[in-house]
Amino acid sequence: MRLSLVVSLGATTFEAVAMREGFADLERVAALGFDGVELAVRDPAEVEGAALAERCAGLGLPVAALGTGQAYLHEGLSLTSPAAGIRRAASERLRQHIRLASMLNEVRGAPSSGVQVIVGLLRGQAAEAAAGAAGREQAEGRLREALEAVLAEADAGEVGLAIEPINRYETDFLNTAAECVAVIERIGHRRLGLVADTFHMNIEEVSIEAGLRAAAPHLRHVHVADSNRRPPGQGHLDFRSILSALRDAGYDGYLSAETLPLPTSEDAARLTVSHLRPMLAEVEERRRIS
Ligand code: LER
Ligand code: MN
Repeated sequence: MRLSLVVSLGATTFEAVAMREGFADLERVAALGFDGVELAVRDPAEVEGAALAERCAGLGLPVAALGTGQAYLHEGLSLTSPAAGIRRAASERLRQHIRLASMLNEVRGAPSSGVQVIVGLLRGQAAEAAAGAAGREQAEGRLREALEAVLAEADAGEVGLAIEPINRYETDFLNTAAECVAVIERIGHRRLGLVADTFHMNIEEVSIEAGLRAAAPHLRHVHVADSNRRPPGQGHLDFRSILSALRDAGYDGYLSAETLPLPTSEDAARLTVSHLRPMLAEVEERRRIS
């Protein structure tokens, strides 16, 4: 498993991002000891993909994943909106994320299943369709339709699309790992997988470790933050146990820190590395000798 840090390429109101100066942060991320970076991108049309890939390659900093939630937060794009025009715009935006991910796939060290494009808040809210189970069913149908062209693009670009279970206070659609696994299995596309986020799982799962084990066959990427969304080690999650569960389940992708910039951006990054690096070494060593 390798460590990455979430960096926003532009200004954002989303709080759980340790660094938000984009291009200018990349050198800092590499210097702080991360193996890769995850980029939060509102609109890929505003990103010079070739220059970004060149910069990351020059720093030896592969791109693990692209976050897309800012397109929802700042522009209201939603893959499950009752308005067909908004769904189309969200789907088209996600295809642009896929195209950018495909360019960044060229940077050495990309995940084995390709740079992962995350479907987080961009999934929208099921209650916009209807209340309760009927709304969730309708939202799933719309999601499936909106993802069709996106998944074809992911196939062509050899990158992944990964759905993230998000806690109930942020969305009413796909809160648990089991709900996401069920949708992923019903859609059944080889480019479609799951992103686990320890912050959300701490709220929604009976057991974080059991949730990770159940999701393991589809697991493509992991967000790490502690119980209070501060850096790992600054809350009460047991990361030694979480990393062991991931290792035992055969996960060998990135652990991407999506944390509040507390106490400062740089401290959040340092605390993540100092807490997780020794644990990762320990977990790998235990695995090697067992
Ligand atoms: C995104 O990765 C996330 O975790 C959400 O809380 C917001 O999109
Ligand atoms: Mn997340």
